[in-house]
Amino acid sequence: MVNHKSHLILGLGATGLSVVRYLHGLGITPLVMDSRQQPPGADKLAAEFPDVELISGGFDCRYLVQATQIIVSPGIAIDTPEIRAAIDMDIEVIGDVELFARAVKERDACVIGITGSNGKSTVTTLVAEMAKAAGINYAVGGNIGIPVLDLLQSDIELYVLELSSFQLETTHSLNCISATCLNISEDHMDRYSDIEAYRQAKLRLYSQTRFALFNREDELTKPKDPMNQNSFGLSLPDNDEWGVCEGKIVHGSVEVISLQDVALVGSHNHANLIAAMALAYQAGIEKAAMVEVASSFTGLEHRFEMVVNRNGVAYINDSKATNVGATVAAIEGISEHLGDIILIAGGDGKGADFKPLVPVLKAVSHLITLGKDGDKIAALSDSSIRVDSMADAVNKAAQLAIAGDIVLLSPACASLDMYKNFMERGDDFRRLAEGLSAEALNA
Ligand code: UMA
Ligand code: ADP
Repeated sequence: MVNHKSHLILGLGATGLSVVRYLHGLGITPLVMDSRQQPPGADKLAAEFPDVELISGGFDCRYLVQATQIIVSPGIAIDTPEIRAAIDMDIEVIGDVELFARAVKERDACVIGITGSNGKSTVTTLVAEMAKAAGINYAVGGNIGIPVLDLLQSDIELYVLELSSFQLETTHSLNCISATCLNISEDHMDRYSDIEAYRQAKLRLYSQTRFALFNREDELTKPKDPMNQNSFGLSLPDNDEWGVCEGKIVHGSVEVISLQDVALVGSHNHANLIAAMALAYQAGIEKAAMVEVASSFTGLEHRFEMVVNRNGVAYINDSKATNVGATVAAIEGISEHLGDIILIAGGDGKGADFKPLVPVLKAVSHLITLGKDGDKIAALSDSSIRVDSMADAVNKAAQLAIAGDIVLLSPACASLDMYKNFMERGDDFRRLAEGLSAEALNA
């Protein structure tokens, strides 16, 4: 028999465990529920918190309606009927980021919040690197990997948080010093009724920041209400906006760094860098620190990462392109390339509309598709090659490619139909490209 508990945690992944740790530290013993039979954190929970009970294999309404506070993991939709029923009974339903927001209010620390469809992890890392270069005691986490509650420490001066639309749905009282929604393109359509519902979840961040930064090249990122705001973009900026003028990143009319000296490649990454500078500036980070990072940071693994060059053919791993917008950006970034572009795409499309790929597929010479929704992408092109595995995809690409060509893995889909995660998919691509035999390569 399970005892009724006032604090109920739904989901026992990384987030659920961090909430148990946090509440336990406050002297609260919560109850945990997970819809999976074998939740990933079950062993750890039993070993570290033997007094915390777990109900797995479903959400039992009897406990939901008796709780005073329900803390939902981001992987669980708040529209789940059992959760809706609790909300309708005025039971508080929040996420781990909301608990973090309340805890951080008691501390003398700043928070920078980053959301958007693509570029979040890159911008979050750039801001964190800038904080490090400036000698600030910072912590970085959120959707990028470490749950926010695990970051709470008394000596942290600045928290840099990547926030997903799922996390923002259950967050109300963050008080960021600066925050951005980098861009909006369709993603997670298996969880939202339409792109507007997804966008509204992201834009919730603007009402939780002193200073909102939007992308002037993406109308969908603009805050609705007049507020303390500024913009970034690749165009010429006005007044104290951030942008590009004659090949240089500028803040208003002040040059920060020439694009020639920037280590990141690709126009979408230059936009990411400018956004990171604007966010960091608002938190008081000096420009020297920004320039240091801009000239040395070459990017994260699995994001448009050049992994190997075989016989003059560049193999680029963009496995983190788990939605259409990211793949569009990747192809646009190399559309002027003189050699052929061979694209490997497909996986779990999460209910996406792939049509925005049509214009950029014109720059692709050979399309190789795989995975659950590979056929939907193939249907957009007059000719494509269907394969059943990454090994076949890489071998086929190698046969087609000659020196000067690019083989790009940019799936426009999640990896979960074939891999544990996008890292495993990218590692597989890299390993296969590195291991191509002489016969497989088109000499
Ligand atoms: N699930 C169930 N039943 C449950 C709980 C979860 O079936 O009771 C399923 C979910 O549908 C989901 C998976 O389990 O498919 C994991 O969900 P979770 O909320 O338990 O995941 P955590 O391990 O807590 O990790 C979460 C974020 N996961 C999601 O939002 C799905 C991680 O982002 C994040 O790094 C972590 O918290 C720390 O903050 C991952 C992610 O994929 C990287 N995010 C999405 C994205 O980037 O596109 C939004
Ligand atoms: P996120 O954390 O939002 O998923 P990442 O920085 O991990 O963002 O990048 C995810 C994917 O999006 C990669 O394929 C990357 O090349 C691409 N990408 C990065 N920045 C942008 C951007 N500003 N616009 C479009 N695509 C981008």
